[in-house]
Amino acid sequence: MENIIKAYELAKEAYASIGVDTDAVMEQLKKIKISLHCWQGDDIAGFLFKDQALSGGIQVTGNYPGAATTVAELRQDLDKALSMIPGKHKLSLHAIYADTDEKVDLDELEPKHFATWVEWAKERGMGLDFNPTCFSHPMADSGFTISSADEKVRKFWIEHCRRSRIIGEYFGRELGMKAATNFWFPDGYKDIPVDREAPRARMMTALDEVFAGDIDEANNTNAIESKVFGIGAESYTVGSNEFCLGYASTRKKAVCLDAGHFHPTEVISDKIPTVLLFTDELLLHVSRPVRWDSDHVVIMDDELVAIAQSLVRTGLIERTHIGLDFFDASINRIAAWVIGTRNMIKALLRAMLEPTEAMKKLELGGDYTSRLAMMEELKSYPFAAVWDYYCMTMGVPVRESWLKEVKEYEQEVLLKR
Ligand code: RNT
Ligand code: ZN
Repeated sequence: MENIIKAYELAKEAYASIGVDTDAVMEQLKKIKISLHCWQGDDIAGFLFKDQALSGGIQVTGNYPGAATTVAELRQDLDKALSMIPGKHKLSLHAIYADTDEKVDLDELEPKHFATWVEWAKERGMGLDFNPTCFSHPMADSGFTISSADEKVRKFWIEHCRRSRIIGEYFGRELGMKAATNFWFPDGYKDIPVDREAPRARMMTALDEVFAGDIDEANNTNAIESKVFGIGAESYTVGSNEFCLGYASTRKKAVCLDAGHFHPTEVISDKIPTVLLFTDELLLHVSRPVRWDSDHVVIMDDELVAIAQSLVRTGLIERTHIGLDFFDASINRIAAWVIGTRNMIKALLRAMLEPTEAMKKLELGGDYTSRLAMMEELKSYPFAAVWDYYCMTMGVPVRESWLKEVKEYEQEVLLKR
């Protein structure tokens, strides 16, 4: 502990010499909320439909023991993970995580089916986000949901999505923290379609129906998540980037940028400041695509640093909901949450420790030599000492000491399931 304080004092001086106030940065960092995705805890199984296979062209690989199978287990795991993550955050729920004994289908869901989640979040001072689940359901078996040519199928999903807005609004209102409700549709064709327009036109009309009516939405932001392809929908995805951006900007909705949903050399760090020129808010699904949309655990790679810089240097973090989206069943699932979330926060801290204004001045003054020199020198500034001190003062494990706790929990809880 003494060493952590010593290292922090030195780091504080180093940052002060370039005009950065580390204490002020940590105060700022405390206010930032990351939305943890509930589905890392149980491989996107949910509780509504037992034995329903995962569909929608997404896949969880691995068979590490201990996945949560009940609401109580998932909450216990989340609490464990949250105890190792500094700050107060949010939880992003999918519709299939409803906590109810009622036999209820997706087009019948109501706020009451999530009341215990609201209680859970309230007790922890957390927020909640929501996602309609437009997959893993017989009505999605054709590969199309809200853009289906079959009216019965389309109506079912429109109703599910409409109800999802109401649930998102309920979360935001009850918890006094704006919710983000994210609409992602797996709709697409495995092989080359004849008509690339009609499904998109149907999706547009269907979404207009979802968003029609006078549902109060002061407490909820609706976001549409685009994608380039899915397994079994390799040739054509209805909800493409252009579709979602066009829809969101003309309908005053938000876009959700998932780091794995673009062509391999495209990066969302560059899209963040572009999209926000045309929409009021933004949702992120921070993820790590390895060769495809593989949803690996988020690590401190160049793109994560760049995402954090895009948010912090611009101030656009104020209009962004930062959500995570990865699912790895080949390692301890709690460790996956902890690693990914701590990295997201750590990357934001790194970005906040930059002398942004001074660097912008260099850029505007055309001094690109100094800009590059500063960017490179900053990479070896002692941000880790600030991070360790931040974890310590926030009452969470410092460095890898959390791992021991995860291992104990694995022995005592996960392996006994
Ligand atoms: C799928 C999307 C979507 C899902 C979650 C479970 O490619 O990324 O966000 O991962 O809704
Ligand atoms: Zn996503």
